[in-house]
Amino acid sequence: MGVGVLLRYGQYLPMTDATPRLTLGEGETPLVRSKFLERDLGIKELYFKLEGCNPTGSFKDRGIVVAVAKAKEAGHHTILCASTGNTSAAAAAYGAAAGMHCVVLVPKGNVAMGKMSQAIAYGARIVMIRGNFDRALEVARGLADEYPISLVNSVNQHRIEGQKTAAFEIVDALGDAPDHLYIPVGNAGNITAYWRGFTEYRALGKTEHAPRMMGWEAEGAAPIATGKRVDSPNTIASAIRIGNPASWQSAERARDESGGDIATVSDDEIVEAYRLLARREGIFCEPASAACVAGLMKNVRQGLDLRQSSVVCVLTGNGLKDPDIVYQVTNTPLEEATPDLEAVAKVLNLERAGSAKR
Ligand code: AN7
Repeated sequence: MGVGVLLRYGQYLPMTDATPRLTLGEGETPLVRSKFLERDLGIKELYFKLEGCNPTGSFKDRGIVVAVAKAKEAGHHTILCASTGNTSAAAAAYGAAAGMHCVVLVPKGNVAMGKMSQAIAYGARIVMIRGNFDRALEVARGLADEYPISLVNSVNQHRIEGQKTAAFEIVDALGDAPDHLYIPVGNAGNITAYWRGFTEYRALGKTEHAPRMMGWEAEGAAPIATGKRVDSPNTIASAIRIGNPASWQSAERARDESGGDIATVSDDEIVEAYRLLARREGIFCEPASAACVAGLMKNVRQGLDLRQSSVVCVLTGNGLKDPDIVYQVTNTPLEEATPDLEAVAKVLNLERAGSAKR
């Protein structure tokens, strides 16, 4: 347990004897059976892959650990990324663990507080870009071309290699691939990675089939679903506020080769799924992650019959990443009382059970 993806799946990764065996204990995340939605939506089997349980709270750790180990092996001293937040948190952590400098470019004002706190805590050099993620990524790519810095965005194929291990884990846990995989799509690296993982395992005979890849973009940031680059992407799910995804074509290939779909959900649908996951399943993920569950709910409402199907939803990031959103989307009053039993009982409208009998 907790050996990390380089040791656990090293035989399927681009490792050499010289690759440092870096780990913070990433991977082996829980695959949890649904308690509510499975029955409510009439699905044969529904599971959630809890990628928020990774060391920095998102799936990015799986890919970053490989990218950073390879950068270290190549003799680089500095890693660089552009990020909507989770990549920067992971890069900062693994950079620190590897004894490397880490530079992150983030869209100013559009990164969730938890993610910013992580980059600061792990000691990354942070540059706020006055522009969106897509612009920040263009700059990062340019810098990596001209300076001796290792780019660890998912344009780095080592990232995709590491992230495919999540597909391996799902097959290893279920004994077969699910029929459908629901996954949020931003820069489209993760859907690309899962498809690579499932098809590699299929080629090895570890699963007979591969799932339909069901990718979900937010309505205001839906370049792949609409077939058109979005110049000013916008959504409550800041992690996937991306208008020109780097892995656009490989995401389309994953969709087409698997007989899947890449479609959109609205911010209202994302928030509905986000609240429901927390309140009915006991799972607190970030809004971007909830987008794929919103997509599942939408598909079933529109008539998709999953009564004979197994489904896995990839919950990509931990809800604690974006605490501000909770206050934005719920208006739970925070009640107060003096510290005595009667006062608290009164606030709670408690009545003593059978007070006459006792
Ligand atoms: C929680 O951190 O792009 O389609 O810079 O943080 O592989 O981009 C994050 C993306 C889904 C989308 N869920 O994955 C970044 C970044 C969460 C995310 C996605 C992201 P990709």
